[in-house]
Amino acid sequence: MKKRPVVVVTRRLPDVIETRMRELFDTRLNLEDKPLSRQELVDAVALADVLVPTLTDEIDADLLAKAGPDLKLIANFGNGIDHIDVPAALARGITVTNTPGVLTEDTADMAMALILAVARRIPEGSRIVPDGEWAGWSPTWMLGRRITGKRLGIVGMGRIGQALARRAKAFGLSIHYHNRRHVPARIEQELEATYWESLDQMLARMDIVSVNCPHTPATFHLLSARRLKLMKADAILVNTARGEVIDETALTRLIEAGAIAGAGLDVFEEEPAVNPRLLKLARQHKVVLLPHMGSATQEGRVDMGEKVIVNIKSFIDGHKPPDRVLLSML
Ligand code: 8YV
Repeated sequence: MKKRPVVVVTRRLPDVIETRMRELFDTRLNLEDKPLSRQELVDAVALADVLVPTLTDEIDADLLAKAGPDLKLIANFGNGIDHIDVPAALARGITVTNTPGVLTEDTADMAMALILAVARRIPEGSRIVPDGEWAGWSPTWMLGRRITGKRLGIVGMGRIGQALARRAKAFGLSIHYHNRRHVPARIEQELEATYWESLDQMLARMDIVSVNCPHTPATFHLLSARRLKLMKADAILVNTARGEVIDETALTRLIEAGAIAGAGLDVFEEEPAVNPRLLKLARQHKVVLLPHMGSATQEGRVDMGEKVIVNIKSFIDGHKPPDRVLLSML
Protein backbone atom coordinates (compact mmCIF):
# COMPACT_ATOMS: atom_id res chain seq x y z
CA MET A 1 0.00 0.00 0.00
CA LYS A 2 1.08 3.59 -0.75
CA LYS A 3 2.70 5.49 2.14
CA ARG A 4 -0.01 8.16 1.85
CA PRO A 5 -3.14 6.22 0.97
CA VAL A 6 -6.51 7.73 0.08
CA VAL A 7 -8.54 7.27 3.26
CA VAL A 8 -12.27 7.91 2.89
CA VAL A 9 -14.05 8.57 6.20
CA THR A 10 -17.82 8.29 5.96
CA ARG A 11 -18.84 10.36 9.02
CA ARG A 12 -17.57 13.32 11.05
CA LEU A 13 -15.09 12.21 13.73
CA PRO A 14 -13.68 14.22 16.66
CA ASP A 15 -11.64 17.22 15.41
CA VAL A 16 -8.41 15.90 16.88
CA ILE A 17 -8.83 12.64 14.95
CA GLU A 18 -9.72 14.32 11.66
CA THR A 19 -6.69 16.63 11.99
CA ARG A 20 -4.35 13.73 12.71
CA MET A 21 -5.75 11.72 9.80
CA ARG A 22 -5.26 14.66 7.43
CA GLU A 23 -1.63 14.92 8.56
CA LEU A 24 -0.97 11.22 8.06
CA PHE A 25 -3.07 10.26 5.03
CA ASP A 26 -4.70 11.68 1.91
CA THR A 27 -7.91 11.89 3.91
CA ARG A 28 -11.31 12.60 2.33
CA LEU A 29 -13.88 13.59 4.93
CA ASN A 30 -17.65 13.71 4.77
CA LEU A 31 -18.10 17.22 6.12
CA GLU A 32 -21.84 16.86 6.55
CA ASP A 33 -22.71 14.84 9.62
CA LYS A 34 -25.14 12.52 7.92
CA PRO A 35 -24.69 9.04 6.44
CA LEU A 36 -23.48 8.83 2.85
CA SER A 37 -26.12 7.90 0.27
CA ARG A 38 -25.71 4.58 -1.51
CA GLN A 39 -24.27 6.36 -4.57
CA GLU A 40 -21.82 8.28 -2.36
CA LEU A 41 -20.73 4.99 -0.79
CA VAL A 42 -20.23 3.46 -4.25
CA ASP A 43 -18.06 6.48 -5.16
CA ALA A 44 -16.20 6.10 -1.85
CA VAL A 45 -15.24 2.45 -2.36
CA ALA A 46 -14.25 3.17 -5.97
CA LEU A 47 -11.85 5.90 -4.81
CA ALA A 48 -10.52 4.60 -1.50
CA ASP A 49 -7.38 2.70 -0.59
CA VAL A 50 -8.77 2.60 2.93
CA LEU A 51 -12.42 3.03 3.91
CA VAL A 52 -13.35 4.14 7.44
CA PRO A 53 -17.06 3.37 7.83
CA THR A 54 -19.32 3.44 10.87
CA LEU A 55 -22.33 1.38 11.83
CA THR A 56 -24.61 3.52 9.63
CA ASP A 57 -22.92 2.32 6.40
CA GLU A 58 -24.13 -0.92 4.82
CA ILE A 59 -20.97 -2.47 3.39
CA ASP A 60 -22.52 -5.45 1.62
CA ALA A 61 -21.26 -7.77 -1.11
CA ASP A 62 -22.88 -5.67 -3.89
CA LEU A 63 -21.07 -2.58 -2.71
CA LEU A 64 -17.78 -4.43 -2.37
CA ALA A 65 -18.16 -5.69 -5.94
CA LYS A 66 -18.04 -2.01 -7.01
CA ALA A 67 -14.83 -1.31 -5.06
CA GLY A 68 -11.78 -0.18 -6.95
CA PRO A 69 -8.71 -2.43 -7.11
CA ASP A 70 -6.93 -0.25 -4.55
CA LEU A 71 -9.37 -0.81 -1.68
CA LYS A 72 -7.35 -3.00 0.64
CA LEU A 73 -8.50 -2.05 4.14
CA ILE A 74 -11.82 -1.35 5.82
CA ALA A 75 -10.91 0.19 9.18
CA ASN A 76 -14.27 0.31 10.92
CA PHE A 77 -14.86 3.11 13.43
CA GLY A 78 -16.65 0.93 15.97
CA ASN A 79 -16.65 -2.47 17.51
CA GLY A 80 -19.68 -4.13 15.94
CA ILE A 81 -19.08 -5.25 12.36
CA ASP A 82 -22.52 -6.61 11.51
CA HIS A 83 -22.99 -3.86 8.89
CA ILE A 84 -20.00 -5.23 6.94
CA ASP A 85 -20.09 -8.41 4.87
CA VAL A 86 -16.78 -9.57 6.29
CA PRO A 87 -16.61 -12.89 4.36
CA ALA A 88 -17.19 -10.98 1.09
CA ALA A 89 -14.49 -8.44 2.01
CA LEU A 90 -11.95 -11.10 2.98
CA ALA A 91 -12.72 -13.06 -0.20
CA ARG A 92 -11.75 -9.95 -2.16
CA GLY A 93 -8.48 -9.67 -0.24
CA ILE A 94 -9.70 -6.68 1.80
CA THR A 95 -8.59 -6.63 5.44
CA VAL A 96 -11.20 -5.55 8.01
CA THR A 97 -10.41 -4.04 11.41
CA ASN A 98 -12.55 -2.72 14.28
CA THR A 99 -12.00 -0.91 17.60
CA PRO A 100 -12.40 -3.39 20.45
CA GLY A 101 -11.52 -2.58 24.05
CA VAL A 102 -11.83 1.19 24.06
CA LEU A 103 -15.62 1.33 24.38
CA THR A 104 -15.94 -1.47 26.93
CA GLU A 105 -16.25 0.61 30.10
CA ASP A 106 -18.55 3.25 28.61
CA THR A 107 -20.94 0.65 27.22
CA ALA A 108 -20.95 -1.28 30.49
CA ASP A 109 -21.73 1.98 32.32
CA MET A 110 -24.72 2.45 30.05
CA ALA A 111 -25.98 -1.08 30.64
CA MET A 112 -25.74 -0.50 34.40
CA ALA A 113 -27.43 2.88 34.02
CA LEU A 114 -30.31 1.27 32.12
CA ILE A 115 -30.72 -1.38 34.81
CA LEU A 116 -30.97 1.34 37.45
CA ALA A 117 -33.15 3.58 35.28
CA VAL A 118 -35.74 0.86 34.71
CA ALA A 119 -35.63 -0.68 38.20
CA ARG A 120 -35.72 2.68 40.04
CA ARG A 121 -37.98 4.54 37.58
CA ILE A 122 -35.47 7.36 37.10
CA PRO A 123 -36.76 8.77 33.75
CA GLU A 124 -40.31 8.80 35.13
CA GLY A 125 -39.22 10.64 38.27
CA SER A 126 -37.15 13.13 36.34
CA ARG A 127 -40.19 13.99 34.19
CA ILE A 128 -42.59 14.37 37.14
CA VAL A 129 -40.61 17.12 38.87
CA PRO A 130 -40.15 19.54 35.92
CA ASP A 131 -43.71 18.83 34.75
CA GLY A 132 -45.02 20.11 38.09
CA GLU A 133 -46.72 16.82 38.97
CA TRP A 134 -44.99 16.37 42.32
CA ALA A 135 -47.73 16.89 44.91
CA GLY A 136 -45.52 15.76 47.79
CA TRP A 137 -43.84 12.71 49.23
CA SER A 138 -45.82 9.58 49.96
CA PRO A 139 -44.69 6.26 51.48
CA THR A 140 -46.30 4.30 48.68
CA TRP A 141 -45.53 6.46 45.65
CA MET A 142 -42.91 5.91 42.90
CA LEU A 143 -41.77 2.62 44.33
CA GLY A 144 -39.24 0.90 42.13
CA ARG A 145 -37.53 -2.42 42.53
CA ARG A 146 -34.47 -3.12 44.68
CA ILE A 147 -31.56 -4.45 42.67
CA THR A 148 -29.32 -5.52 45.56
CA GLY A 149 -29.55 -9.27 46.04
CA LYS A 150 -31.13 -9.89 42.63
CA ARG A 151 -29.83 -12.17 39.88
CA LEU A 152 -28.34 -10.68 36.73
CA GLY A 153 -28.03 -12.94 33.69
CA ILE A 154 -25.54 -11.73 31.10
CA VAL A 155 -25.97 -13.04 27.56
CA GLY A 156 -22.47 -12.81 26.05
CA MET A 157 -19.58 -12.63 28.51
CA GLY A 158 -16.98 -10.85 26.38
CA ARG A 159 -15.23 -7.65 27.43
CA ILE A 160 -18.42 -5.61 27.88
CA GLY A 161 -20.28 -8.43 29.63
CA GLN A 162 -17.41 -8.80 32.10
CA ALA A 163 -17.19 -5.05 32.69
CA LEU A 164 -20.92 -4.99 33.42
CA ALA A 165 -20.52 -7.98 35.76
CA ARG A 166 -17.88 -6.07 37.78
CA ARG A 167 -20.20 -3.11 38.17
CA ALA A 168 -23.23 -5.26 38.98
CA LYS A 169 -21.29 -7.23 41.58
CA ALA A 170 -20.43 -3.96 43.34
CA PHE A 171 -24.18 -3.20 43.38
CA GLY A 172 -24.81 -6.51 45.19
CA LEU A 173 -26.24 -8.45 42.26
CA SER A 174 -25.30 -12.10 41.79
CA ILE A 175 -23.74 -12.74 38.40
CA HIS A 176 -24.89 -15.42 35.98
CA TYR A 177 -23.91 -15.75 32.36
CA HIS A 178 -24.49 -17.64 29.16
CA ASN A 179 -21.70 -17.72 26.62
CA ARG A 180 -20.40 -20.02 23.92
CA ARG A 181 -17.82 -21.15 26.44
CA HIS A 182 -16.72 -20.54 30.03
CA VAL A 183 -14.67 -17.43 30.69
CA PRO A 184 -11.27 -18.26 32.28
CA ALA A 185 -11.63 -19.70 35.80
CA ARG A 186 -9.77 -16.72 37.29
CA ILE A 187 -12.43 -14.32 35.96
CA GLU A 188 -15.29 -16.62 36.92
CA GLN A 189 -13.90 -16.67 40.48
CA GLU A 190 -13.31 -12.92 40.64
CA LEU A 191 -16.89 -12.26 39.54
CA GLU A 192 -18.31 -15.20 41.51
CA ALA A 193 -20.13 -15.85 38.27
CA THR A 194 -22.29 -18.88 37.53
CA TYR A 195 -22.08 -20.29 33.99
CA TRP A 196 -25.29 -21.50 32.38
CA GLU A 197 -24.78 -23.70 29.38
CA SER A 198 -28.51 -23.53 28.72
CA LEU A 199 -29.71 -20.03 27.86
CA ASP A 200 -33.30 -21.23 28.34
CA GLN A 201 -32.65 -22.32 31.90
CA MET A 202 -30.81 -19.12 32.74
CA LEU A 203 -33.54 -16.87 31.34
CA ALA A 204 -36.20 -18.60 33.45
CA ARG A 205 -34.32 -17.82 36.69
CA MET A 206 -33.09 -14.24 36.23
CA ASP A 207 -34.48 -11.00 37.68
CA ILE A 208 -32.51 -8.92 35.18
CA VAL A 209 -31.14 -10.01 31.79
CA SER A 210 -28.57 -7.99 29.87
CA VAL A 211 -27.69 -8.63 26.22
CA ASN A 212 -23.96 -8.14 25.59
CA CYS A 213 -23.18 -10.39 22.64
CA PRO A 214 -22.45 -9.28 19.07
CA HIS A 215 -25.03 -9.63 16.32
CA THR A 216 -23.96 -12.49 14.05
CA PRO A 217 -26.01 -14.98 12.01
CA ALA A 218 -25.91 -17.23 15.10
CA THR A 219 -27.26 -14.58 17.49
CA PHE A 220 -30.00 -13.11 15.28
CA HIS A 221 -33.17 -13.29 17.44
CA LEU A 222 -31.28 -15.35 20.01
CA LEU A 223 -33.86 -13.96 22.40
CA SER A 224 -36.74 -15.31 20.34
CA ALA A 225 -40.43 -15.15 21.28
CA ARG A 226 -40.15 -18.64 22.75
CA ARG A 227 -37.16 -17.74 24.90
CA LEU A 228 -38.55 -14.37 26.00
CA LYS A 229 -41.63 -16.20 27.24
CA LEU A 230 -39.39 -18.16 29.62
CA MET A 231 -38.48 -14.98 31.50
CA LYS A 232 -40.10 -14.22 34.85
CA ALA A 233 -43.03 -11.81 34.72
CA ASP A 234 -41.24 -9.41 37.08
CA ALA A 235 -37.96 -9.49 35.12
CA ILE A 236 -36.25 -6.62 33.32
CA LEU A 237 -34.39 -6.91 30.01
CA VAL A 238 -31.58 -4.55 28.99
CA ASN A 239 -29.91 -4.34 25.57
CA THR A 240 -26.85 -2.25 24.74
CA ALA A 241 -25.57 -4.65 22.04
CA ARG A 242 -27.62 -4.88 18.84
CA GLY A 243 -31.38 -4.74 18.35
CA GLU A 244 -31.34 -7.79 16.10
CA VAL A 245 -30.38 -10.10 18.98
CA ILE A 246 -33.90 -9.71 20.43
CA ASP A 247 -37.19 -10.38 18.64
CA GLU A 248 -38.36 -6.84 19.33
CA THR A 249 -41.96 -7.43 18.26
CA ALA A 250 -42.26 -10.37 20.64
CA LEU A 251 -40.65 -8.36 23.45
CA THR A 252 -43.08 -5.50 22.88
CA ARG A 253 -46.03 -7.87 22.98
CA LEU A 254 -44.85 -9.53 26.19
CA ILE A 255 -44.33 -6.21 27.98
CA GLU A 256 -47.77 -5.03 26.82
CA ALA A 257 -49.25 -8.25 28.24
CA GLY A 258 -47.41 -7.85 31.55
CA ALA A 259 -45.40 -11.04 30.94
CA ILE A 260 -42.10 -9.11 31.24
CA ALA A 261 -41.97 -6.15 33.63
CA GLY A 262 -39.87 -3.72 31.63
CA ALA A 263 -36.90 -3.10 29.40
CA GLY A 264 -34.06 -0.67 28.87
CA LEU A 265 -33.08 -0.52 25.21
CA ASP A 266 -30.24 1.44 23.63
CA VAL A 267 -30.42 -0.41 20.29
CA PHE A 268 -33.28 -1.39 17.97
CA GLU A 269 -33.89 -3.72 15.07
CA GLU A 270 -34.64 -0.94 12.58
CA GLU A 271 -32.92 2.01 14.21
CA PRO A 272 -33.32 4.94 14.04
CA ALA A 273 -36.93 3.82 13.40
CA VAL A 274 -38.52 2.49 16.57
CA ASN A 275 -41.69 0.40 16.76
CA PRO A 276 -44.54 2.85 17.67
CA ARG A 277 -45.83 0.34 20.23
CA LEU A 278 -42.47 0.52 22.04
CA LEU A 279 -42.74 4.31 22.00
CA LYS A 280 -46.15 4.01 23.61
CA LEU A 281 -44.70 1.72 26.30
CA ALA A 282 -42.02 4.36 26.91
CA ARG A 283 -44.71 7.00 27.45
CA GLN A 284 -46.33 4.59 29.93
CA HIS A 285 -42.91 4.28 31.62
CA LYS A 286 -42.70 0.55 31.09
CA VAL A 287 -39.54 0.83 29.00
CA VAL A 288 -36.60 3.23 28.83
CA LEU A 289 -35.40 3.92 25.29
CA LEU A 290 -32.08 5.52 24.36
CA PRO A 291 -30.76 6.50 20.89
CA HIS A 292 -27.79 4.09 20.58
CA MET A 293 -25.53 6.06 22.90
CA GLY A 294 -23.86 3.22 24.81
CA SER A 295 -20.33 4.17 23.78
CA ALA A 296 -21.04 7.86 23.24
CA THR A 297 -18.45 9.64 25.38
CA GLN A 298 -16.04 12.29 24.13
CA GLU A 299 -13.09 10.27 25.41
CA GLY A 300 -14.37 7.05 23.87
CA ARG A 301 -14.78 8.55 20.41
CA VAL A 302 -11.21 9.89 20.48
CA ASP A 303 -9.93 6.49 21.66
CA MET A 304 -11.85 4.80 18.84
CA GLY A 305 -10.37 7.22 16.30
CA GLU A 306 -6.87 6.55 17.63
CA LYS A 307 -7.44 2.82 17.23
CA VAL A 308 -8.54 3.35 13.63
CA ILE A 309 -5.32 5.32 12.98
CA VAL A 310 -3.14 2.64 14.60
CA ASN A 311 -4.77 -0.03 12.44
CA ILE A 312 -4.28 1.99 9.23
CA LYS A 313 -0.65 2.84 10.04
CA SER A 314 0.14 -0.76 10.89
CA PHE A 315 -1.39 -1.88 7.58
CA ILE A 316 0.57 0.74 5.58
CA ASP A 317 3.76 -0.45 7.25
CA GLY A 318 3.07 -3.95 5.97
CA HIS A 319 2.03 -5.49 9.29
CA LYS A 320 -1.08 -7.36 10.26
CA PRO A 321 -3.14 -4.65 12.00
CA PRO A 322 -3.79 -5.35 15.69
CA ASP A 323 -7.58 -5.35 15.44
CA ARG A 324 -8.04 -7.55 12.40
CA VAL A 325 -11.47 -9.20 12.17
CA LEU A 326 -11.13 -12.91 11.45
CA LEU A 327 -13.80 -15.26 10.09
CA SER A 328 -13.57 -17.26 13.31
CA MET A 329 -14.88 -14.23 15.23
CA LEU A 330 -18.16 -14.14 13.32
C1 8YV B 1 -20.48 2.87 18.07
C2 8YV B 1 -21.32 0.49 18.51
O1 8YV B 1 -20.95 4.11 18.39
O2 8YV B 1 -19.01 0.12 18.29
C3 8YV B 1 -20.12 -0.34 18.22
O3 8YV B 1 -20.33 -1.52 17.90
O4 8YV B 1 -22.37 0.01 18.49
C4 8YV B 1 -21.34 1.92 18.84
O5 8YV B 1 -21.23 2.05 20.21
C5 8YV B 1 -20.57 2.67 16.59
O6 8YV B 1 -20.15 1.42 16.21
C6 8YV B 1 -19.79 3.66 15.79
O7 8YV B 1 -19.68 3.21 14.47
